[in-house]
Amino acid sequence: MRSKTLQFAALAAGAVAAPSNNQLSGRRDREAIQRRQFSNSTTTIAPSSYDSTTTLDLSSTNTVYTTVNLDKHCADDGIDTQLKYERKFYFGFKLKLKQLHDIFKQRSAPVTTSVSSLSVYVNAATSSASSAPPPAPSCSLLPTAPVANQEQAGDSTWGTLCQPYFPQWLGESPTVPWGANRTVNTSDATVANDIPITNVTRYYNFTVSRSQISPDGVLRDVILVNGQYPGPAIEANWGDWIEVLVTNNISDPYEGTALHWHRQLQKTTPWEDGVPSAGQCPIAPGHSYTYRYQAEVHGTSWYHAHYSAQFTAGVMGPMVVYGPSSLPYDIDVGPVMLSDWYHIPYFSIVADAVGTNYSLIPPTSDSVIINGRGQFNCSNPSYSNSSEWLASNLASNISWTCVDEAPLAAFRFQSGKTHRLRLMNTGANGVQKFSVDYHNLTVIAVDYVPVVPYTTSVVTLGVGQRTDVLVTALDTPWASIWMRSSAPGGEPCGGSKNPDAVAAIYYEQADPSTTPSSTSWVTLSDDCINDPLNLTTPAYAIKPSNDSWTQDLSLTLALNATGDFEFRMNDQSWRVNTNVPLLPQVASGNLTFEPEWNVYNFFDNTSIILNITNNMPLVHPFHMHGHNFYILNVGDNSTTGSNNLDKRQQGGPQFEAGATWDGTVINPSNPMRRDGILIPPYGFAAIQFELGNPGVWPFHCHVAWHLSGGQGMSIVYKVDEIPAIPEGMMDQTCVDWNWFTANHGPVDQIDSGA
Ligand SMILES: [Cu+2]
Repeated sequence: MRSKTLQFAALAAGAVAAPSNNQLSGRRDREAIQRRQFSNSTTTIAPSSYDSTTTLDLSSTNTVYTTVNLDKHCADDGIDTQLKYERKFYFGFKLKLKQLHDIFKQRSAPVTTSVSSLSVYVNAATSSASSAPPPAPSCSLLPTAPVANQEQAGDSTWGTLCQPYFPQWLGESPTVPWGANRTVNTSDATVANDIPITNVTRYYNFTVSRSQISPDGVLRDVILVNGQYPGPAIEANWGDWIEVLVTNNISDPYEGTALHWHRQLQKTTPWEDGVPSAGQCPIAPGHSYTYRYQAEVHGTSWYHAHYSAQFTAGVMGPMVVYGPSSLPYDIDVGPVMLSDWYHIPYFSIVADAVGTNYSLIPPTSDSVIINGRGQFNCSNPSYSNSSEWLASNLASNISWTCVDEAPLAAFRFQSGKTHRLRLMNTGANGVQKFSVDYHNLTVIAVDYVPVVPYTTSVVTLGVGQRTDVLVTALDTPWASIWMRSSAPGGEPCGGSKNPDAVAAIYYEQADPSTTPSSTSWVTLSDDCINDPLNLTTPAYAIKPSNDSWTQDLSLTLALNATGDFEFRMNDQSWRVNTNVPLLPQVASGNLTFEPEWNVYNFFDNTSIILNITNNMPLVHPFHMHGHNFYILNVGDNSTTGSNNLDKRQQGGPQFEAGATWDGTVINPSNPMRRDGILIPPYGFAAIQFELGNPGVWPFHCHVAWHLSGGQGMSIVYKVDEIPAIPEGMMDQTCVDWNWFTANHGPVDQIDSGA
């Protein structure tokens, strides 16, 4: 008999389930020494209670670890394996084991299992365990000066030479875990019956709390996941399930939260999409919620808070689902997160964005950062020119701390090898243009869609958009060069006061203590549009349904009755009720909606075309939840131009009309598909989506400030076919949230809320 222990650990550091992911084993060891056995609570679960719910009263403890030893007998080969399951609970008053049983059943099928014992551990620190800091990263290559890594990025190692390469897939399988017959040409992840069944769940443990860090050298208030900016990665193989225990530890002041798993389909679990007012209430302060969803689509994405504009405070991180690739590669460098960055708390920016002073719309970012690191010139006059930024409040409450030449992000290349970079715009507003000096970029995927590879020197990304590129390193082992991300184009493109960021790439024999001296080899245009649609062709061809119905949408900026600015869709701005999620209401057949909920019911249609006109001189990166949409056409109108910012006319914004779609479809037999689109200033976009995923799905601009200003709507259809919501599911967040809002006063919802 062979015995093997696998750990499925959920660690405070946001660790990964995969035993093969040894990059995190050091953290696991540190975690282990912090706990002791809580022997009084040791118990044994008889197989007879397998399908019942067992509750342990652990109200005297703060943090609880559980270890379940599972004897697994494989009927087909007779090999016995002992599995060990661990997870950690904060605020762990009652431990429900039913869910654990379900996990075991899924994991162990088709083999027989029995639970032999359950051990409970508590954190050795008997004080408030939830405030105990996670173990600090220990790699000797972390930046130390002029800002220590902890001060710059918290416990994050993103963008440091300590950041390990990513694998081709998780686990020790010698062959692709999704099956060799699933390639980018033969299988599309949005086709439901084409999703691999892996019987694997990846467990994560996220705590969201306030902190202060200096990503570009300027200290500011932030809200972080596990004390890291950017937050820890979620990794899974295509078809795995992902389970994330999210604890809201935001206090002083309290704030709700909810995490959205950017454009996973949630086809069987629409209540796990993470949008307050759609599938849940916000997670109340001091409470937890466990999200569980399948990695139905593969590629590069991110998770982020969907509560107000909270994600711009730092509540975000990358999400990588390993699957087939359009081209092979040697090294996965991993996420390269491009973001604009602001120095004042997000709530103050929101106050300006929905305020009455037009000179503050849109708020202009202070710098651009790559994987959470950048630089700011402390002698820059805009730094302390707070009167421009802080019309709302706080001007006298901020004590500015600025350090010049904060550490920049750094990456490693190996000469002659082909590297995969997972580019994503995780910012609040600005369109980012990415390049690597002297290196071409071969695009292999756009959002979650593998494409026919093409080569470019610049990748353009609006907020929420992703592009996977391959970069073949030169035969220059001593080289060090810059990668660049810029937010050019000024106000129409959500520009920045300091729009140009760099990060270092060191080849294997380069000295990482030196600074690259390469110069940019690209010329950036000041428009803000993605690559032409005839360049981006999905590797797996899908022709849109002919049987479509068209909905016109007009985007405007207007004044409401109190003189505050609103971003409107068809003359209605979006404002959600976080206490009343729409999903259970719609599923129960109640189709009565307040106008400000901006619900579009498409009933039993087959397919919908959204014909969108942007009557503003601002770009809008629109994102749709739950769907890949086809882009039929997109463009602008050169006769109005994107540079017409004549908006400060008396009486409010007076804009020209945006361009209109003439009905032409680009590549009609296989149009580009993705989940985010840049609608150019004064431009148009025509997109189409199939009604194959009943639920409540927001469609909104991903510019945080535009979304706060109401630039969003919710899509529902075929409400009879919404998957049955598990009993008590809504109670898990809404009971606590309703208590919180009733006892701490109503939330000061000055924006759309989502
Ligand atoms: Cu917008």
